[in-house]
Amino acid sequence: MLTHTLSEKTQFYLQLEEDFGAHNYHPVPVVLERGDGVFVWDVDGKRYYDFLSGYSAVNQGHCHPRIIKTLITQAQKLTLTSRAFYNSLLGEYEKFATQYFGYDKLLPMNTGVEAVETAIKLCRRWGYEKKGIKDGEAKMIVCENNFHGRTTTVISFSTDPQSKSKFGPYTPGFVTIPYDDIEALQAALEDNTVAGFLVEPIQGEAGVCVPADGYLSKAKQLCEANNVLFIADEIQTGLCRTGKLLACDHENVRPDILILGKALSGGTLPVSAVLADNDIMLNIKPGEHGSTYGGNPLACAVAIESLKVLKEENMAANAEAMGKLLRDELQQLHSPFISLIRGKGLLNAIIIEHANKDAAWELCLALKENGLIAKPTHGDKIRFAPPLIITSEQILECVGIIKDSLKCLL
Ligand code: IF1
Repeated sequence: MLTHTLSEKTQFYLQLEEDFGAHNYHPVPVVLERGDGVFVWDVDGKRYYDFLSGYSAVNQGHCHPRIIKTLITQAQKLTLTSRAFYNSLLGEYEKFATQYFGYDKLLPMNTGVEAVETAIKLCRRWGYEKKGIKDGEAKMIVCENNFHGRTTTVISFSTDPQSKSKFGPYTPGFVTIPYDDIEALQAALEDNTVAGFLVEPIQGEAGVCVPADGYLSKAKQLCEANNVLFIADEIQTGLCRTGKLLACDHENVRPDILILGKALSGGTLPVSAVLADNDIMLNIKPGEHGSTYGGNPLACAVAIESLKVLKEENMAANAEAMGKLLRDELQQLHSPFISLIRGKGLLNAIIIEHANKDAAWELCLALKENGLIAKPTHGDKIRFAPPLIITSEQILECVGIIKDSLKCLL
């Protein structure tokens, strides 16, 4: 068992949150105050590799100079108008992003879950207006072990008791099927009150569950055949994280509704978006949906720059190559404590096998001591998802840190 001592400064900040903050998180005990690229520094000046990247919001690396420059320049000019008026950046951003992703229209929101909520509304509305489902009867198919956010509607179709229990009553209209199960999808699609299938191309929270090759493309085909919208939540898997711009690109699947968030702002502001074609998007009319901050000029400027940086710095290709190197090198460790290494691009997880049920947590504390921060999920899994600008030398150094840290489990 590792004994770790926290600095007085660190303890001070932990105590502040303990005393004055709601207790809705259980963070790794490290207090960060600065970031640059793949690195973050704590309040004692100690440097760490960031292997969480703000849950993939910081794909472009911490404080990317181009994104920060855009943020500052726009912040000095105009930050918010509300949608009661036009602003000179929203249209430019909508044009840029729709061309970038190949859709007719974009609807801007802020947090990821708001974009999920927007997609649900778009799907239901399409179901009534275009598919002819009787008002109030539309259903959506969702997957077991999903994670799509924390609103009351979205947790209504969570299967994780931690996210869901004692927050009811729940929103009806969702049908749950197992993930990565084409037969189950086929059966669920027989109900003609189904309007959409909402899916994560890789399940992040579930511990980076990569579905079988062909799952997404078969699911898309089945949805098409049954006149059901295929809705991809690419909030975590998108924007080059898995080695392609979108995780759906691995199977050449074009979702009917595409949901983006997180790295759309390179980790600077909550910026999310829903993309779809006119047939879906134009069923929502003026006044029927919106958000105070959605489409604000600061967010629009930052989103354009964040998307440009991803492409111009070839982050998809680097994620693909570095992810492969990371998984290969981890495999080479032949650690008896790592029972599985999985992932795509730089969205990866290891599963820890150990008699001590807190082994993954202990390993994360050891990693922190050795200069790499990561967070366990569901007890025995640890996500390894560094910023997409990481180099091969850095990957090798990180695997060295992981190797040394695994000794804490001996
Ligand atoms: C928390 C996980 C990651 C997401 C997908 C929508 C959202 C998320 C696929 C909502 C958010 C977060 C939120 C964070 C933990 C985290 C997470 F571990 F829970 F699964 F990233 F891996 N769709 N994911 O992953 O986006 O509203 O938060 O902007 O503590 O809730 P949001």
